[in-house]
Amino acid sequence: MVANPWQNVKKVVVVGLGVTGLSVVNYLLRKQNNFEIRVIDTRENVPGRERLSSSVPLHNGSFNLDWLLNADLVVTNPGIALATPEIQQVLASGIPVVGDIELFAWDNDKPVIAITGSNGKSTVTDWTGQALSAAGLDVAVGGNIGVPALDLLQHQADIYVLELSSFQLETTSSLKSKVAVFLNLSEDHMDRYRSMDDYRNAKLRIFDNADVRIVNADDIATYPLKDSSYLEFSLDKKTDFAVTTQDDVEFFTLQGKKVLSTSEISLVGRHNVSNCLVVLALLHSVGVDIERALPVIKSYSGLTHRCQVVLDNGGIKWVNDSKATNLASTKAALTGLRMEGKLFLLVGGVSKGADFSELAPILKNLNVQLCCFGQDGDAFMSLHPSAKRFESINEIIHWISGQMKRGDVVMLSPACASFDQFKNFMARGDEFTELARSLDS
Ligand code: UMA
Ligand code: ADP
Repeated sequence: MVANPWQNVKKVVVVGLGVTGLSVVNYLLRKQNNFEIRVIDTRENVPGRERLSSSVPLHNGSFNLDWLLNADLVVTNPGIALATPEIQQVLASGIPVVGDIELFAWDNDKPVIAITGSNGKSTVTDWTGQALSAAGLDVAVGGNIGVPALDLLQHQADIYVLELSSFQLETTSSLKSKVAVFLNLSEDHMDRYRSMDDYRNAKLRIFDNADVRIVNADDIATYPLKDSSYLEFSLDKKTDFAVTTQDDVEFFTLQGKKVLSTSEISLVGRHNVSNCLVVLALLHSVGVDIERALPVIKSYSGLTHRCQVVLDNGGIKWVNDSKATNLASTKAALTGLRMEGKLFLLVGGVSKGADFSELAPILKNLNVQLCCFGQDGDAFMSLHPSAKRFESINEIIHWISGQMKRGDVVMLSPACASFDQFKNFMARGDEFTELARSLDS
């Protein structure tokens, strides 16, 4: 909790509505401080508009510099880059610009587990939340995973688990966490950052006020720049949180103590062994009874849209990995894949400036038909001789529907964001799933 951050604040401008902006407005209204609240959204069609209180004025379709430069505090949606010229003008005139996580930090005095990384955030966040709950804690889970952090404050939990994106961390400076973890770093959001260093530095902010910092010893980019203490996890090295082998059995080992064999978890793929190790490390770091949580940790079946088998008809598996919105997540999906027949791989969407050439050697070793769609589908066309260009997922499914045989896998793991053709990755995964099921019926 921060002492008196609201002291000189009367006029608050919220930039960007969506679920974050709505949560900020509702939080400010709940505070009953008689703030003068205004909302700006640069979009013509403003998501959440119908749920905005009629007492709050909305300017949409562009910025409103007059409102911005007369504010005492500007609260931005994570989708708004700080480099945006209008936001730069606000900063230059000395008006503070913060995000919703900063407001959460100003208000919260309960323990927080903070999770960031390029991939695995939502899985680790959800898994940790379920495990803590099984261990007997009243836990609230939110942040980038979809439930805005400020909405969590309506319910006084024992502990908060927050998934934090680099976008959210950019506008956060006061968050005190009991434990913070940086899972991994791989190229993503290169349309927003000037360099990988900028992207990494945004993520490293998670460690600023953390009691315990956890880094990935298999990924040096997750280590803090400053000389600060940390604990390490690794799949390969002897670290604080490790995977060790005894008599051909592999164990999750926490500071020398074996707690569970890796074969006992339900989720498949090596990346999920790493994710589970982190869940155990987080539980260990906040001092909960891991034994009590173990049944739930073992049976955890994952979130939808992440390497999820949505249909198995006549031995043809349909895998929805719509949440693979960058290269590293699609690589992880291909690495964990087991199949007897052919892989029909659907890739494309908004590339965010990524270079996908690392996929070529992986695809070379697979029996694959590469199906490229969406705005940046061309970026994949040179990666495999089988590559074929389509407009949409719908068009692909119709093209492949007559060709599939027992043992084949159809996987949507697009390595791209969805915003060219869908509202979000969930809508993309839902369409893929519906198309799969419609062929089945
Ligand atoms: N935008 C504008 N003008 C505005 C406001 C927004 O152009 O005035 C655009 C931006 O391009 C922005 C997008 O709209 O990228 C996001 O706006 P939104 O209304 O969809 O945002 P929210 O609904 O508030 O969702 C945000 C997070 N979205 C982003 O960071 C882009 C959600 O993460 C998060 O779940 C939610 O807050 C609650 O915390 C989504 C996401 O894609 C899942 N995150 C990125 C990722 O995981 O890779 C970081
Ligand atoms: P995030 O919230 O960081 O986007 P998710 O848990 O939603 O992470 O998973 C996103 C994508 O990344 C999915 O395709 C998933 O299969 C893959 N993934 C999950 N964990 C990891 C990991 N540790 N390393 C690489 N890829 C991962």
